[in-house]
Amino acid sequence: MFRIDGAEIVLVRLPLQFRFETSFGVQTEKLVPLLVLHGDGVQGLSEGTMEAAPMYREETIAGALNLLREVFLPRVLGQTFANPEAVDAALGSFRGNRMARAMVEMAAWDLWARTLGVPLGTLLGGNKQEVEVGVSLGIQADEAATVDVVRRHVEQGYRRIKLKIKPGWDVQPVRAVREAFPDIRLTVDANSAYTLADSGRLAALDAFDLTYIEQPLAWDDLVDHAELQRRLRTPLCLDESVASAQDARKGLALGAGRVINIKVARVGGHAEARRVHDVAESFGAPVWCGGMLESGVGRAHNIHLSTLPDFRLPGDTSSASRYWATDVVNEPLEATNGLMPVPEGPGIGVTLNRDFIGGVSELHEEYRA
Ligand code: OSB
Ligand code: MG
Repeated sequence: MFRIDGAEIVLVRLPLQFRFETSFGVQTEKLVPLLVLHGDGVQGLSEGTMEAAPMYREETIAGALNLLREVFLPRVLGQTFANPEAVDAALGSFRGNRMARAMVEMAAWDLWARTLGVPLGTLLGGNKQEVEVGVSLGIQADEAATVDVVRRHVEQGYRRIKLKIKPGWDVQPVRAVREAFPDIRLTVDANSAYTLADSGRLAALDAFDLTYIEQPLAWDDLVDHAELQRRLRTPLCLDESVASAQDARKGLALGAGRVINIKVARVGGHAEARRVHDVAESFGAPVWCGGMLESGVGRAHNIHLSTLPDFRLPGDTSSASRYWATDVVNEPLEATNGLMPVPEGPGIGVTLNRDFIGGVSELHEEYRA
């Protein structure tokens, strides 16, 4: 049992150390909403992965923070819960807004794991000491630059290279990288930039032995993905289209994809992420843990989730030092040879660097039961 006595909402702006271009546009900094839940002498941490604008999915930081203040925090503050699943259930009657709900749910998992003194991964049912990771590389200026950036990351030992693609920038970079690196595990991510009318172009990618093509079609579509999958040999991987275990079941049953990218915040938290994991496992489909350019708080959550058994493909959770000159947590989260150690210690195993955060936060609100 744990009681949620108070909460802090913090909004931090961090400069990104690389230019991240996707089919959405270019990103050079990250706005990171953090939630701290206070319990009996213990704190639980989480990070929101929605952005200022609703580009990836429909949620926004402004919308999420208002929902936290007006709906979700009032629902849990001063309440006692048997376990984090009870927090998930308490928020389960609200529709959508899963990234906002996940902020509360994920912080509750961390709070509970710290109360019990166990690592979050262990509490979720995971059993790995380290997890395999790859990198997600943004669209580069040209093919030579693409091969260069891939080479740097292959040399660091990352277990999978994912290239962002968009119409007009797909077959060329993939061909260049595959010719330079015949044996690497290579994938692409279109972030919903194509339609079924592009299926010929996408079928041309079948020549390059990609492990999967991630989310080529619309964020809210499963039916066209199923039609596209029938036209391709390469497996499709669903990202944006899976907001729940029900979505995962429907997508896999329809044949809309054969692999699922699980982002814990996108599906509403760890309890739902585990249900997505279990659905995928029942279909024999591998999952992997996606990233949203998280700070150390979200990154640590991702690593713990990735310890579950059906995370059989390398995740996006690469070294924090790739992204940030200074992270919001004190502990380094660094992969060696493509293996990310699971942070030790209770909960997510990282602590907030309050001094640093104080200097870069744009908002700091406190709530009591
Ligand atoms: O589609 O996986 C995606 C980042 C922001 C939004 C969506 C995506 C991504 C990434 C980056 O691919 C993964 C990472 O390095 O965290
Ligand atoms: Mg993606």
